[in-house]
Amino acid sequence: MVVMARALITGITGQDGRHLAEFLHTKGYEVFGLVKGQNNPKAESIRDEFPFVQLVPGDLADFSSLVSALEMSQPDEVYNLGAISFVAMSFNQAELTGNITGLGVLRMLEAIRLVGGARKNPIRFYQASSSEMFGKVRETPQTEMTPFHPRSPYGVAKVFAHDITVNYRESYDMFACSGILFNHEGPRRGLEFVTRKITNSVARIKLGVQSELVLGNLEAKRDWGYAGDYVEAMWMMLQQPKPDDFVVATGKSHSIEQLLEVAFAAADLKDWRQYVRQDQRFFRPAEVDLLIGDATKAKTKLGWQPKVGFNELIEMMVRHDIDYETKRAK
Ligand code: G4F
Repeated sequence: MVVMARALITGITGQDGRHLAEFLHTKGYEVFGLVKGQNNPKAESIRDEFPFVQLVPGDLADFSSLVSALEMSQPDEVYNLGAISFVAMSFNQAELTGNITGLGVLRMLEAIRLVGGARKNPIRFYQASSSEMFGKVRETPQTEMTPFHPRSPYGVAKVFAHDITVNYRESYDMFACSGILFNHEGPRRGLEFVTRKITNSVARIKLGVQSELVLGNLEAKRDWGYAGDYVEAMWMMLQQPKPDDFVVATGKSHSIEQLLEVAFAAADLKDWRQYVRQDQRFFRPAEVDLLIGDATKAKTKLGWQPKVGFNELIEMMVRHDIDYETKRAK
């Protein structure tokens, strides 16, 4: 009898959770997804889109619920993608961000230690670390060795989460890895993030249902890749003989202005400046000006490569959003 590997994903309702669930399913895994709250509306969409995912109740704010979720799902691998992930929101909800994005990881590691301790094969743990930890960058490009200087409550919480993951690996010999992922996007991205906000607005402007696009800082530069490529790196990390941390990035950086250029051109709209207005509302109290990652370690040790380039990514998102908005308008 073939025994299927079992994976528990936190943050299953987010962009990465969906990509990872799909990816693990194609690899033959039994996939479990942690969902919080009673009657969570996002859980419905997971049931519809991914009927193979078994949902288990639990919350990163509640230790005992994590113990129950691990007991119920009996995973070989845990992917912790759950977080308050919107940097701008973390300035207004700093305590909540610290609790979920930071302490939530400690709770999960403790729960794994408790439940996994008695098992023959230890549970392998993946932590979704973030390039936001580099913040006011100390060197360019950023590698696994670059010191952290976070610029938001989100970044600070992610540094705690990253460090506690390393600490549990070193203290308790746990198989715990951190993937330091740079920005990764796609049609499943939430509308609050700048790439999808732009591609969705471009689609709406093209269809004549929106006239302007209001943004904050247009000078910030990010290393943007495709989320579908990045979840593969998460899985690869947990298949290694030893746990380790890896930067996952494309090695190319673009400004928001360059993103606007590509997105408007993808819809045959000339001169994006006539549609875009800046508003103080969308500026952050402290900004991360430039991120660009060096993924040499992931390339050499994991054999990972990004497949989708920047223009292709943004064009894919614009095409998707034109279809999506056209259907919504009917
Ligand atoms: O799309 P963003 O909100 O992503 P950000 O802050 O880089 O964070 C994302 O990537 C991280 C990886 O490095 C993740 F850890 C994190 O969870 C998240 O997925 O903003 C990108 C840039 C910022 O510099 C922001 O100031 O776009 C700038 N921006 C300018 N106008 C805007 C806007 N961002 C948003 N969301 N909305 C605007 O109107």
